[in-house]
Amino acid sequence: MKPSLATTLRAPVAIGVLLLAIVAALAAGQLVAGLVAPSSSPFLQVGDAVVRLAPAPVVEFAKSAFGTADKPVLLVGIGVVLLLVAVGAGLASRRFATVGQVTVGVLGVLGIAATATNPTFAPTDLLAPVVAAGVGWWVFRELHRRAMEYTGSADGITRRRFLQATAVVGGLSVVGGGAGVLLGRPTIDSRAVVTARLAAASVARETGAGTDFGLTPYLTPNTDFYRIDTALRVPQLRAEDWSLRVHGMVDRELTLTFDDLLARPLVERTVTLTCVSNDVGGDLISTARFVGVELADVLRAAGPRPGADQVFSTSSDGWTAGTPTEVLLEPGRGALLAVGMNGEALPTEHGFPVRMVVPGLYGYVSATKWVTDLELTTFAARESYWEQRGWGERGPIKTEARIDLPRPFAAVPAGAVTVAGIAWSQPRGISRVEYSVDGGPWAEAELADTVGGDTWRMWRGSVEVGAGSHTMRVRATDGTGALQTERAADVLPDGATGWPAVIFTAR
Ligand SMILES: Nc1nc2c(c(=O)[nH]1)N[C@H]1C(S)=C(S)[C@@H](COP(=O)(O)O)O[C@H]1N2
Ligand SMILES: [Mo]
Repeated sequence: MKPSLATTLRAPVAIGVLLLAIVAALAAGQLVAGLVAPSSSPFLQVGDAVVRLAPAPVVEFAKSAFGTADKPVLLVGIGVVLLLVAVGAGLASRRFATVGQVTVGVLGVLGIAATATNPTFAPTDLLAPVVAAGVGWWVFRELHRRAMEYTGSADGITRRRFLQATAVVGGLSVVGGGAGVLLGRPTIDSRAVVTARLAAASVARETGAGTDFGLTPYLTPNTDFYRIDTALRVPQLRAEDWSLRVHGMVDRELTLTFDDLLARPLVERTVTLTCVSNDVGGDLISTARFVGVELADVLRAAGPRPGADQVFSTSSDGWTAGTPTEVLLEPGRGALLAVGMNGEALPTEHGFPVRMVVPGLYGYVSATKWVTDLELTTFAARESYWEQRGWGERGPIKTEARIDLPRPFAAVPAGAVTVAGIAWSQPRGISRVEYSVDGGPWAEAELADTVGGDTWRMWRGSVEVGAGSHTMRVRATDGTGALQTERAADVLPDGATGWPAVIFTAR
């Protein structure tokens, strides 16, 4: 039976039809991505595009407001936008399919465009968004037609046909989307193999040890290590498939496999990584014992040409960093191509199988995870990911201190109060930390041992306070004798400065 011209879908039906079309499209995309290339999932590709295009202040806000949860927040946000689109376009297609059809088509084109503009784009990545767009288009047309039929005639048969169609689409979406997610997961545990190989390998251990005062641990467990990256889906690489190309302004272009890397001398180095986005008092800083090969040796093997002042590194997911060549070649700097972290292979989120670790530089200019490409070039010729977004070209770490005790606005008993925290100034190290309460004289804190200047240093002390509110400030001096600057600076463009302060109450 033909629906009459006056047929108007009920609002929930119209919205539901559009929503199902979007869900079916995403599920189909996920399934094809799982079969062909897991990172080509249209949902993730759109998320990636949002991350790429987001203005710097928005990204900084997301990082400080949501921290490591910024990725789930973004994906939920995209879901909410799709829901709103479904409601709007659904309501607009209660009588005619046109608006809904156009909306589904535009979403499909957006998915394809997001994929095609990804820096890691490969032609096969187009399969998932194209199939998704086709499925969404077709499902919307079919469901909308059936909904019109049953609304217009209101007989049991057309109603059942419509409901059956929605059940089939919904069921297939759940099964297909779920299968796509499962298919996208790695099948062989390459990490376990690498962990075993590292355990069996001979590694030049670092001498010396670091200690702490039982508060912030000197070595951060891998599960607590801060994580910052632009990857919505953590790149799932296998050591067996990995290779690193060293090229550009070099005498001999090199390609190293993972076996080539492990055939080189392995060294262990304890390094504190620090994010340039770490606010004064922030927690985007952690320390690990990294195992890897000397990056300087690999660069020298390729033979950098004079004038190549930048080593431009690229990760498998297209993120880039630019590191000064002279820093990487500096004697004693100790930059690594790291493969191990705290006694195991690098965790997937921290760059498995290989990442860069450069003591003394903020992560955004040096710590490339999932690194697959090193190009010797110039700073004039190429701009890296965060540099393009307004951050400084070079990122030497600034001397900073943090107060971990007392906690902000803590209430403590009057009398002797323990104060403690961390200070860092890689690679110069920390020679002194001082604290002052309520503008009083500076007292020198006790310092814990460190492996060397490439890590943070724990400090503690004690202050005598009477009842009332108090403010404590802290300042560190680096290994060269330079006092940390008091001038407050924001994280943008090249790292926060200022003496940290904490307000607490004694009773
Ligand atoms: N591939 C890739 N590597 C990356 C990043 C990234 O976004 N992608 N972020 C960098 C930044 S800004 C920092 S601070 C460090 C953080 O390393 P972590 O997550 O292991 O702590 O990784 C760096 N390496
Ligand atoms: Mo960072």
